[in-house]
Amino acid sequence: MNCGTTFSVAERGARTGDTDKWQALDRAHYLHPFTDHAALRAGQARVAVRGEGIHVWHSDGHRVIDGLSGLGCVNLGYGRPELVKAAAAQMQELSFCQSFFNTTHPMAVMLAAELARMLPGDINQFFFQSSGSEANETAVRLIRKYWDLRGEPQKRIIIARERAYHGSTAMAASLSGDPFMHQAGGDLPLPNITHIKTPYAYKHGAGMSDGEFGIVAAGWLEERIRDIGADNVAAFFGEPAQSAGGAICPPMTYWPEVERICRKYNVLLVADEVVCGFGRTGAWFGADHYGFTPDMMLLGKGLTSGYLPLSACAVSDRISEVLVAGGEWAHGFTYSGHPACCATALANIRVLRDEGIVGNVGTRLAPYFAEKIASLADHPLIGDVRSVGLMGGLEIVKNKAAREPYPRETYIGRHCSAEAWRRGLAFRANGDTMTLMPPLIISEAELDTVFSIARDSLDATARHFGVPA
Ligand code: PXG
Repeated sequence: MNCGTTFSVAERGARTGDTDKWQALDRAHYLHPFTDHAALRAGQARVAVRGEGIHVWHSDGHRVIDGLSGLGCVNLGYGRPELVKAAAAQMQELSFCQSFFNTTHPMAVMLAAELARMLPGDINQFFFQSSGSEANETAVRLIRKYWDLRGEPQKRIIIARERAYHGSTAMAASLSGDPFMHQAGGDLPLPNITHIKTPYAYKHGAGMSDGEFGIVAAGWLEERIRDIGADNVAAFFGEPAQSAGGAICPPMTYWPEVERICRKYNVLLVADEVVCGFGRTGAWFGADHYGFTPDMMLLGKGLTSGYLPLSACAVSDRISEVLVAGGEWAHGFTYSGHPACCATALANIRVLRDEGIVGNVGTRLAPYFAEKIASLADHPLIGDVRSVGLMGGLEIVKNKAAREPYPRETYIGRHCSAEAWRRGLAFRANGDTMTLMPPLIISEAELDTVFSIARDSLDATARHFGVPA
């Protein structure tokens, strides 16, 4: 049953106003992702109505800088006509095409060929789906199939990491490293997945240089492989830098050592590039930035700058050759390689390349961002500051010397986030780590505004919690 409301076209296109109406209908009908539903219904959803560049406007007229690029996806910012036109033209031309029964279409083919040119090593084959979670599902099924076809079916176990986020479907949530995800229903984690510690220097790396810590942290992978037995290990999954886990940015020594270990023990190396891919780190891919070559890469989010849902499970020749020789593989989705999504991805890549956006992040914006975020290290609430490219985290602690966090129930991060919102910045709290991932088109002057609001919000939070400045 609905609330008896129907909408005219004019109403659906409403830009501002009617906040109460949208909120009431939201409470009545919309179950949001990752939300405390009771708390949301007791409060009010923010109603976003328009986006342009780095800004989003809300139905009450409030404008915020999107410090999160949506959810780490709107790399090109909002309202790019090139992407809108590409999607619309493709919908007009051929709005849907299945790829199951020996059928293909030019947009999926061109996108796969384009990605083959862009990705490192011999990653030349692409399986498309709609979300990062599904890309992870595809990867696990494909890896298990690969080892079966290779005659090593006992190679089953997947090693992932604490604080990892790989998505919310059953397999992806199992790969994710937060027990909170496993407790959310679905009898998770699924079997044959194990988690190791992550290269979180602030927590695990005291007393070591960055370089030393990277090698030590990679060593946890080798230890686990030896404990389990290399004959039983199928793959290692990791995000080059972990965004949802609180902007955990590994030392430069970490990934090359992980790669060496994976090669030594014949373990497939999977880079979940759903957030890092398409410029977030200042290189096209996190693997380029950190200097390693995976066997598989999972792409999503920035592949279309979030304009339409699309993800890819990218596979090296070593794996695809076995799969191709193996006959039918019963896996796929109605929307695998959706034409409008692929057209949008191609337009997105073209704009990123033509406007030199990724290069600009690497050479200009990333160093500026790093300097600005580091300038907040002196704040009385901030225990750790970390960043790579345009991804950064500020970890709030109660006691800097002891690296002691606030008790969870204080929700100090959420408080800081609310202070920033009032001042016009979407500033996410991942637990007590405040994270920033602005659109890659942001300017240095706009970054100044972001960091000025971030400092004011931290100051206001400190006052609220009685912490002297
Ligand atoms: N891999 C990674 C590395 C991700 O960050 C996914 C897979 C799953 O993608 P889909 O499209 O299925 O959502 C993600 C998603 C946050 C946050 O709090 C991050 C994500 C999703 C929701 C919130 O930073 N990342």
